[in-house]
Amino acid sequence: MKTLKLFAILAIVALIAQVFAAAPISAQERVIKIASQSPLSGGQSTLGTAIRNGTELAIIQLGKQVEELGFKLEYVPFDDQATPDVGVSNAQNIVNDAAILAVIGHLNSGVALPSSEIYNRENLVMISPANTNVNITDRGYPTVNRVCGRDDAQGAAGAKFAVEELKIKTAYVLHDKTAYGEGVANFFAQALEQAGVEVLGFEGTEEKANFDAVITPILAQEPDLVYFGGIYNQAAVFFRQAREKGLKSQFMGPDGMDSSDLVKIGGEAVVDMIYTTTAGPAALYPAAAQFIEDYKKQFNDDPEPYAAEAYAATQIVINALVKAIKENNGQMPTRAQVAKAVRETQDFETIIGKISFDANGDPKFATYYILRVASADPEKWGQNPLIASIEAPSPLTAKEQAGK
Ligand code: ABU
Repeated sequence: MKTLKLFAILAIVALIAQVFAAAPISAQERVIKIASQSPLSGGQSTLGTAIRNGTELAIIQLGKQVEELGFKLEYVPFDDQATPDVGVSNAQNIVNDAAILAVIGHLNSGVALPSSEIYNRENLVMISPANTNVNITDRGYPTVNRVCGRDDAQGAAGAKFAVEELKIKTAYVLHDKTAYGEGVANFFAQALEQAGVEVLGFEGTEEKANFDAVITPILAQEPDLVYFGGIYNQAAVFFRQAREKGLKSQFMGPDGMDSSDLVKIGGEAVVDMIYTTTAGPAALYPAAAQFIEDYKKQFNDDPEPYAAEAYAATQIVINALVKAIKENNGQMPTRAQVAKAVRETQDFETIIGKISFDANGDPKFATYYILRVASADPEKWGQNPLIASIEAPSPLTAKEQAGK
């Protein structure tokens, strides 16, 4: 009798142990992860952190839409250090984690281009909040999308403003030798030349500290305008040294200038500088007031440019996850199903406005903003006055409109 009782107890214990052993496995199967890649360390971490924070806030606020369908939604941020090799190595780790079904990123087109080759090979969808290089979407990959504008339109918008409003006759164009910096500088210079402006110099530099050799020939030619296709952490040092050496030209640059760190580094030298951006000043967005308040509460900081775009990109991913799970009868969707649901996004309301993707993953329409730096105080970056904005169709949308 005693032996029978012992067997019964052992059998019950074994059964309970089996149930508990099974629980973590099934919970694991029901985890979906969203990754992000952006520079979280180094000179561009202010914008990279904004991308991480925007993504995280959206997951905190909207993740329950996925959790209501029986999945745990987790966030895994990666630091790409604004370096292609690091981005690619992270991308390999990301695709190796079967639970990661989407990536928000990157900041740098030069990092996004090789990293997205790896995502695309594994059908893993990426939405960029900030990459403006044309080749991001012109490759036509089904997995690669962005919510921001493009450098062909950004360069042209800047040149139009320089010609029509600043009335420049001569310009000197610098770039940082990256896919982004050289690309946007090229579009800017080409549009200037088409409008009859003399481009006195077009030069790439990777210098970060002492710009004497770059500044000397510019000083000798006294251009009306100097444009720097690159990112604030390098450009602001150049602009500061150029003013110190007596250069009086109007300064201008693309969205890589759009960070409070530009004035933190450049100080008074960059006040009155003109910059174009595809990150709308957050206060302009219809749903931005709540976003700004929530962001400040969560991160004890003002949202830098591209934080709202990262939030919007994550809104699209979460919406696509919900759609893909439902279409898959409540089961874990494949990466290809999620990528398809993202690309099908049409008239979807995000905090930066309605977004529809074209067949290449560009937003069908994007807005290009032109702003002036009003103060050397980094706290006032968000108050830089908007001078003009232009809405432009993506190349595929423009073709459609023209009936081609
Ligand atoms: N568009 C601003 C960030 C730089 C880049 O696209 O590489």
